[in-house]
Amino acid sequence: MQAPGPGDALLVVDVQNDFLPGGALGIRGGDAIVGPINRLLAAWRARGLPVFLSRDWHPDGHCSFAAQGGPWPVHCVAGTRGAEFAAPLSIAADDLVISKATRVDKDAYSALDGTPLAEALRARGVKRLFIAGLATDYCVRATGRDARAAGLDVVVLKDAVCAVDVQPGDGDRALDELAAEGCELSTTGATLREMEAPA
Ligand code: VGL
Ligand code: ZN
Repeated sequence: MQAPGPGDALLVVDVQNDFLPGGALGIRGGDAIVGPINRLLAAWRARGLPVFLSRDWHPDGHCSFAAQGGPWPVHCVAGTRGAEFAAPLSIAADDLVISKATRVDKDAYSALDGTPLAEALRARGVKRLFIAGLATDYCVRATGRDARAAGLDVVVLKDAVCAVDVQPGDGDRALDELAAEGCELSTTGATLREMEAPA
């Protein structure tokens, strides 16, 4: 991996209360990625590199909810505690927050689907996107694919993502698919070592 520097951004996908253990759509092990993500955030900020935080931000009665015939329990309703970023995540005032799946009649797993993210990345000259967060088999997967399709280089941080695994192995399959689409799979440790290595 080329050491992260100008042209690189970090996208933290959907690290929200409802996706952590105890939340409405709690992901087993989801809390274990917050530490690695906070270390990445600290390194990113120390170098003045851009940070984006996406959030699942559904209206009441969203089409993805079971009562509407969707696959999921009610989760990440805009403005609720469940939709807030997890408290241990070290957010900064100049992070860019991207709300997604905000329309009642349309679900959107990708942080690039129906959001200003692509434009914001372009405006900042981002060429390579580092992706961490939740869930590997849904929003991380869809976001990684869309980022590749948009012509970005993508690095997915395997230890800083976690899967719902509705079917066992969904998360591993998602990582395989992302790799097949040209995403680099790396780790927090390898990324931080590159950033700390003498130039
Ligand atoms: C997600 C399921 C439903 C995600 C969002 O952020 O991966 N998964 N809504
Ligand atoms: Zn959702």
